Amino acid sequence: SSSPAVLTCKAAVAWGPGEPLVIEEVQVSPPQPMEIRIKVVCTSLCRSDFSAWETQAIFPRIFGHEASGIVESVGPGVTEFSEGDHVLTLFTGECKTCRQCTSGKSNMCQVLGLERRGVMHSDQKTRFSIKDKPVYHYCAVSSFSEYAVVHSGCAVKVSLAVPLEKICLLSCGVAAGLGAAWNVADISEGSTVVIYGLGTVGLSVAQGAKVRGASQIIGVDINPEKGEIAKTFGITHFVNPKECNESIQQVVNRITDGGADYAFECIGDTGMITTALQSCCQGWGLTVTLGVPKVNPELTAHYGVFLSGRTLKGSLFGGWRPKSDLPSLVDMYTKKEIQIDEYITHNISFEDINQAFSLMKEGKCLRCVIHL
Ligand code: COD
Ligand code: ZN
Repeated sequence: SSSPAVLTCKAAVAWGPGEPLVIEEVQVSPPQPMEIRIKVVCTSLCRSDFSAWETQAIFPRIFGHEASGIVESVGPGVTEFSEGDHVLTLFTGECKTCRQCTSGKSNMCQVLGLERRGVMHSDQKTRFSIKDKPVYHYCAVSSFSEYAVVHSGCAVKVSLAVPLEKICLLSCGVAAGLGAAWNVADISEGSTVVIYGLGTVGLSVAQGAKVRGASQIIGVDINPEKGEIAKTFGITHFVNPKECNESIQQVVNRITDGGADYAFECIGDTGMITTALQSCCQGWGLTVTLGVPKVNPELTAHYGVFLSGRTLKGSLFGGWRPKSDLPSLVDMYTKKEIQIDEYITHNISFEDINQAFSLMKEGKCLRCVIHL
C-alpha cells in the first residue's frame, strides 16, 4: 500500500490553562520511523490530564493518555503492528533494550519514559498542527483526538475480542492501582492497608488489596460520597478527615492496632506523605506513592518515621512493564478476575468532552469514558 499521508480530523484542543477545550480541525502528520497512527476509539479522563490542563504552561495542547484504539497506519521500520490491530496507548513506554528495560527490575524506560515537554520522544517535535502551527502533545499520547501518532513502544496490542470501551482504563488508572498493590507493595494475605484518596487509582489499590486477601482496607477521603461506592471495591472502613475529632493517623493506628502494614498516597498531595508514613506501623510499615502531585512536588518528613523502620517507596504505573505485562491484565479482565466496568461512572460523546472535566472538578465521577 502507499505510504500514509497527512490527515485532517477533529481534536479537542486546550488553548490555555483551565479553559474549556475546543473541538478543532487539526492536521495529523503520518507516523515517523517506529511510530504508528491510531484511530482513537475510547479515552478516559484521568486526574493527571486534569491537573496538567489546570496548571501547566504548554499550549495549545491535546491532552488524553488513557486510551484504546485501532492502528490506522504504521511508519517505517514498524513490524510489530499492522493496520487494524487493536491497541492500548502507554503514557510511559518500553523500548526493551535500555538498561532499565533489560534490568528486569524496573519499568522506567530510559528512551520512552514519561514525556513532559509536549513533544515526541524521537525528534522533540509535534505530530499535530493547526494552520502549520504546532499543537503540543501530552505524555506523547494525546488521545483527545480522532487520530493520534504514538511511538510503537508506547502502545500494546490487545485481542480483537476485548471491548475497547472498557479496557482503556487499563492504560492508566486501574492498572496503576492494581500494580501498586501487587508489584510495588506486594500485599500479603491478612495484612492491613490504608488508602489515601478514593478516586479510580485509590479504589484500584483497594481491589488489588482485596484480591490479595487483606483483612482490613481503610479508605480515607474528604468527599463523603465516596464512602458508599468504596465498599463495592473492598474498602472495609471509610474515614472522612473532615468528620474526625482526632488525627487520621490516630484513627488508623487504633483500627489496625498500631498502624497499617501498607499505606498508599493516591491523592496527589505530597503533604499527605507524613500522615501516610505515620499511619503505617513501625518496623515494616510501607508507604507507596502513586502518580503525580497536583502542586508542590517537594516533600518533607521527620526522620523519626524512618528511624522506626518504615519505608517510603515511589512508583510509576504500578511498576508494570507496560508492553510486557499489560496483556496479562487484559486476560485477567476477560476471565473476570479483575473488575474494570465498575469504575466507569459516565459515558460521554466526544463533543461533550468538557462535561468530563466538570464532573472531575466536582468530584462526581470515577472514570468518564469518552467515545470518539
Ligand atoms: N484528603 C483525602 N482525600 C482527598 C484529599 C484530601 N486532602 N484531597 C482530595 N482527596 C480525594 C478526592 O476527593 C478524590 O476522591 C481522590 O482524592 C482523588 O481521586 P481522583 O479521581 O481525583 O484521581 P485519580 O484516582 O484519577 O488519580 C489520582 C492520582 C493523584 C494518583 C494521579 O496522579 C494519577 O492518576 N496517578 C496514577 C497514574 C500515573 O502514574 N500517572 C502518571 C502519568 S499520567
Ligand atoms: Zn494517568
